[in-house]
Amino acid sequence: MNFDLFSSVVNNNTVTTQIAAQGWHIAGFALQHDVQLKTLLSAIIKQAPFRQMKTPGGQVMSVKMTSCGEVGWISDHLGYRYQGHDPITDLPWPRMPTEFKSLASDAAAAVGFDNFDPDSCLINLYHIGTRLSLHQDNDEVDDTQPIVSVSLGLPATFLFGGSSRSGPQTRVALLHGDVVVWGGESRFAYHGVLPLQSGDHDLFSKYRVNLTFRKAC
Ligand code: MD3
Ligand code: FE
Repeated sequence: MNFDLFSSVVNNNTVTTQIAAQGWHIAGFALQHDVQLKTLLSAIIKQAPFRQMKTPGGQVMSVKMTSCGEVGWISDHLGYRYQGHDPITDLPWPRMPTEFKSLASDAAAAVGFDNFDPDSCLINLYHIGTRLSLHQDNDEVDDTQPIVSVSLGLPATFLFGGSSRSGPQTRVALLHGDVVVWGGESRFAYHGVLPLQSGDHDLFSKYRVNLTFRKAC
């Protein structure tokens, strides 16, 4: 075990653990905002409902997704991309709430990424059994910007490896309120989520919601 890479620092009662060369896990960073985040989320999904997208290969993804911000991530038979309107409603995506933006930018700043200004938030909904297979996030234009992810609801096991699909993988438990920040080379690491285990969360019942903030354009 390399203790330089896996050290934890306690700051204002939050435990920050470095989990990759440029990846950090900030336990409970969003916890105090959970009720507000849920309220804002329910307004977003009224306007842009969760939907299952198809991969370019024609498979239906088990995760249900929607977006807010200037652009949203979509996948269909043409491929993966960000686009400025919701293909289901043909309307612009809901605005990104300022509370979402400041949470993401505060988390990024907490691990040294100043002035993170996301223009897109992908919202993933997991039900029991939902998984996200190993993938890389490389549809964003500005690769100097980090990706910030907020976990809500049921816990999940997050898997991440290196720059190859077949390399060794590390597992991290992502609990309600946890935030992870990925930048630099670690931004392109292969990662995924194991099938969601059953449970009953106080605020999110049998679901897990993950918000990922990106500077896409
Ligand atoms: C590491 N979401 O939306 S969050 C995704 O829990 C995605 O829904 C997962 O992977 C989820 O693309 C994982 C943590 C995360 C998000 C983006 C990353 C880790 C990342 C991008 C690069 C490296
Ligand atoms: Fe991803």
